[in-house]
Amino acid sequence: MPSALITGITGQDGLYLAELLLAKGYDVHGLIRGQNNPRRDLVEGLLPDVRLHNGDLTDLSSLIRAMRDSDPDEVYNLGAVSFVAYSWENAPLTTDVTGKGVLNMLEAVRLHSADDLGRIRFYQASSSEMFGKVQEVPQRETTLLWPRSPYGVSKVFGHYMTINYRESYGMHASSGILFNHESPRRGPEFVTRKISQAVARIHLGAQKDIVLGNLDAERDWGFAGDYVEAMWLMLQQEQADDYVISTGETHSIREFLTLAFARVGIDDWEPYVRQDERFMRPAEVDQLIGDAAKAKAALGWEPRVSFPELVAMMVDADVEAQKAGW
Ligand code: NAP
Ligand code: G4F
Repeated sequence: MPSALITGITGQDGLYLAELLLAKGYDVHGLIRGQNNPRRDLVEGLLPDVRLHNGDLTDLSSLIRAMRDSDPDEVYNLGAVSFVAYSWENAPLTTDVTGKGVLNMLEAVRLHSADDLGRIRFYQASSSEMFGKVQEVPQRETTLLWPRSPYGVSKVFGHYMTINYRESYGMHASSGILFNHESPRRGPEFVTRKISQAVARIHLGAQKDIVLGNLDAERDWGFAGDYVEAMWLMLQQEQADDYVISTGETHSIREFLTLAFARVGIDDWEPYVRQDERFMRPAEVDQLIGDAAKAKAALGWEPRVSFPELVAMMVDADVEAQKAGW
């Protein structure tokens, strides 16, 4: 039975990836941080077969211990401070976790597999946020990186450190440059879920309106369930490499609002939406759109869920969740 260790198992992608690996017959281990982590119950309830190990990406000794106790064939490093807006408020913490945490994890893998450095396959969760002020449209693996946030800068560090460990030690270390991917499990701090939750509540009469920031930004949004398959496929290749994972379409926050409100029968959303400086960023990433041709050719990967299907899935799930909470 193959085995895998996932950092960030309590997050959106960690849950989908753990489900995918369990369905494939893996022995799945997850890293969980902090004493009495409130999301431990969620993981244990949803995925009782996953074995959890205490550890923190800022604490190398805990990662070495988790590697020793799980002894995995594959490591998926999904843990991060992942909210871009928060990364300006906590730039040093973001750098420690999202940046230096990658180096700690690579070191833990290297030390654990010193007898055969290609033995453990490593996945790094890189991000389209690294493209920032984009230097090419659409963005591909070779596009010059120009990050616009402490989060983006930290991801660039982790990305190049992953490449460096591959080139220096011959480690099987791959980096997935994933564009935005969403689901009903998306954290409510991110704009898509903030909108789907608010639309559900407005529809049910539990909320009057929603306050947002920049409505003109454009993102290449896919479904998280499709994207974790790409992570797994990367680690099944003989050679480690880096891949862009995206849908190749871009849509504005306004378009997301239009589809989300239409799903509950509201055609004019403007009366329900306010804008506030509070949600504007010191430096914005205006538009992201990826070219996943390399992943399609080498991995046979393509997204399955379309943008309208994704919006409908999220709004429907939040309407049901709100009703269940009554
Ligand atoms: P998420 O839902 O925010 O999950 C982040 C995970 O990181 C959580 O499990 C969190 O644990 C964990 N974490 C935070 N600080 C940690 C620390 N010090 N030590 C260990 N774990 C820690 O993020 P996601 O959307 O699933 O994304 C997964 C990864 O892909 C992240 O690295 C993200 O930056 C990257 N990414 C995401 C997207 C996207 O659109 N979703 C796109 C590109 C790249 P707690 O529950 O304990 O906080
Ligand atoms: O949903 P967001 O917070 O996602 P963002 O910043 O694109 O980052 C996400 O995707 C990255 C991949 O490119 C990941 F690496 C990262 O971990 C994360 O998962 O914001 C999307 C856009 C931004 O332009 C933001 O300014 O929505 C705009 N926006 C407008 N009003 C808002 C809001 N974003 C949030 N979170 N909240 C608002 O009220």
